[in-house]
Amino acid sequence: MAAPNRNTLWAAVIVDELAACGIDAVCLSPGSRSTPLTVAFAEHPAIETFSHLDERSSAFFALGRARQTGKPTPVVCTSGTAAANFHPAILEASESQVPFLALTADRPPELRDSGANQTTDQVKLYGDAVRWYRELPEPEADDRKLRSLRTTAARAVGKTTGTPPGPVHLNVPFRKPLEPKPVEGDVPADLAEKFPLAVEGRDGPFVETTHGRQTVEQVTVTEISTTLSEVERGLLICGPSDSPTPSRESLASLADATGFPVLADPLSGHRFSPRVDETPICGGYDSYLAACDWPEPDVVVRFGASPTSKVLRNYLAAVDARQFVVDSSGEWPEATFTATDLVAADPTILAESLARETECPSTAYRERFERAEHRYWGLVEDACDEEWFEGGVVRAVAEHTPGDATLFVSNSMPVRDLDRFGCPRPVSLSVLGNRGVSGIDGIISTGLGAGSATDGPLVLVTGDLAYYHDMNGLLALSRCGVEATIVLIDNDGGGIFHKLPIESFDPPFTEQFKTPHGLDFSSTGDLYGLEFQQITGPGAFLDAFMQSLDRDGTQVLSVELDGEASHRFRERLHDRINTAVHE
Ligand SMILES: Cc1ncc(C[n+]2csc(CCOP(=O)(O)OP(=O)(O)O)c2C)c(N)n1
Ligand SMILES: [Mg+2]
Repeated sequence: MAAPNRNTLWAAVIVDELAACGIDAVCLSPGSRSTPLTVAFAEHPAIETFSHLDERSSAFFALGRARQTGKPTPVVCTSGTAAANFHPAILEASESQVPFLALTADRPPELRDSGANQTTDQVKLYGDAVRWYRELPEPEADDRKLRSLRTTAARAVGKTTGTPPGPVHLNVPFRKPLEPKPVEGDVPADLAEKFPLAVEGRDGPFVETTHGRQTVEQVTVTEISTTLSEVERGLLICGPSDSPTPSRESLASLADATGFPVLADPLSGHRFSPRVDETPICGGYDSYLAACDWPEPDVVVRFGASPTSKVLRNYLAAVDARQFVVDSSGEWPEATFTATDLVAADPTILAESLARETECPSTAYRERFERAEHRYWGLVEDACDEEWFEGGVVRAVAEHTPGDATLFVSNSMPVRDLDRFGCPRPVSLSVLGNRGVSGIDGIISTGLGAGSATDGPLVLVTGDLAYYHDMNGLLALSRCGVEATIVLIDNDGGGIFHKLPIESFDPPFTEQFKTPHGLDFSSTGDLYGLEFQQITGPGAFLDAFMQSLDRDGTQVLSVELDGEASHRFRERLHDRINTAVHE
């Protein structure tokens, strides 16, 4: 590795080490201070570069890729506010446990707090949101320093995919010259010859991190399985998780052995899973569990993050059951504080062990859920034929998105509608969303990032405020070569606020909460080189949706609907369906 100066060498070693650790893509944003890193990444033959003009979108794009691949796509930026623009995505990565690696370039230490241009305190900029922070030393062509650099880079990747996974921040100071121009005496000509390990690294990672999977002792397995075997009514709950937790096979075995129904969040990887036909997967609970006469379970086993459904969360908060929360790192995903047991163990291993030891004779409870499900989805179908509303759009998307696709859903009503109207299907859909902090920022970028890491189709469902919030992100369609079917549910503002009591305080409801903007988004078609189509009804929507899936390029299917009317219809449906399900 011949380098014209120490900065070039330093950055090349970082990038070489990241590649050795399996990093195959990076998101870069323009800036001067990060020049050595940008040049090194751009020159590396095994790393694909995604160039983003806006660091906030860049970080969300990287987040989306990591949701899809399970490994980080590093993000690189210059010094100053550029680094702060990574922060929203880092918070989301932290809360939803997604691998993420931020490389922020910085001035040398003496220029901090000196009035130097584009300089701020970047030390531990993201606080406790990162799993690991390291300030790299100033670049030097020195054996020990280069080995320490490789060790740090390799460990950084290992930390992002640890238990729990999450973001890591490396702050990387450089002093000029930043470009690859020769500096006499900076890098000794015989450096690589004298210190091949430091300069060239190993054949593979400099430090290989091996993550163990936590298990519990046999006595605990027996104790839990005895509890499961003794009860008449039990529930398995699967909350959001980028990859199915526990695995689809182990969940099927556990459901089989216990006879318990599975309440599967749309983001759990189990609602739209090939196992749907043989596993009692339920998806209509957000509606029918609201009925006060629904019988209580004696035991609940919870996997994944906190469920999207407020009805389910409230139901679980009110039952007097033994509730096991299973989390690989012993994190606490349960904000009602009614869980009785925290099991810090790998969910798949635990589910397999429990399945081997458990036998529950009673299936009456599961059958009750199965009857409710059958009735519920029939009623939803009738209701969607009756009136065109936001939930019907999402239901159609859930029903017709191809099995090999990625479906990314925005926060606010799209994910809630998917929860309530997305009927379980035996397909291997990858359904993703940003539920860690539930921001409406970065939705387009995260979705396109997820799409960039798969050969399958990408369907993105977003509200209009979320679309507005991340219009910058649409540039990735052309710059990063991503294609998508984007379903834009345009209700001119935040329809979700009709769910809140503030709705009846107007003013300030309309002006300050719902915030109708009157924007005509069709000009994003010309601006970002996509096809923007205004859709007026269910038939036209389905035609346009199916055609878009078959076509090249990106189509935005903009469905204009009245947010208030949609909400009133959801309320009427909820009452009507609940009564009918319980008859
Ligand atoms: C960054 C951020 N700002 C504000 C919020 C609060 N918020 C939650 S939902 C919402 C409205 C979203 O509107 P839209 O995307 O149009 O979806 P709709 O409610 O109409 O379904 C807002 C402002 C948030 N979650 N994230
Ligand atoms: Mg809206």
